[in-house]
Amino acid sequence: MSICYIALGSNLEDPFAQANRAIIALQQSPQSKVIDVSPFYRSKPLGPQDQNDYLNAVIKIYTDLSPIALLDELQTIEKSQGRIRKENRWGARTLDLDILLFDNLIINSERLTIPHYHMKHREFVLYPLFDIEPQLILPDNEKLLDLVSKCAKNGLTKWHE
Ligand code: ROI
Repeated sequence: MSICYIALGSNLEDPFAQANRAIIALQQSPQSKVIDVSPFYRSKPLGPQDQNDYLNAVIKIYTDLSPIALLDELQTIEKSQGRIRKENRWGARTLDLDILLFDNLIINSERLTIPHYHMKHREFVLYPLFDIEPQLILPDNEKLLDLVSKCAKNGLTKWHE
């Protein structure tokens, strides 16, 4: 059994509904168990500004899947919710599910970078992660508290629906 943290992001087609649907899909996964879900946040888009604000959250799961098998499962959920993976790397999306941390593993493969690249500088990842795991220490021994303390909120607020 591994502990994993997943970042959720959505800024298209009713983000609140997208987020809830994705959490239900994860809860129905036979090899994983949802342990905690952070509050939902509203964040300013990183990247082009001519897109909607994002709903962001972090989900903690226990899983018996390998990192790659979990990635496959997350991408299946993304696809089932209308995600089209194309070259719009910085553009709007219906649903993004990214593995942030997987136990204390460090993985740099073609498909997976864990810890998730840039997570240390993204307010919409650090603050919700801190809500559910304030004592967390990253695989490189950095304290989440220190990262949050250094990270501007950049207009991050709670999502009101
Ligand atoms: N910006 C915000 N605020 N939240 C995201 O989840 C997010 N995801 C992305 C890009 C397009 C980089 N910008 C984002 O993939």
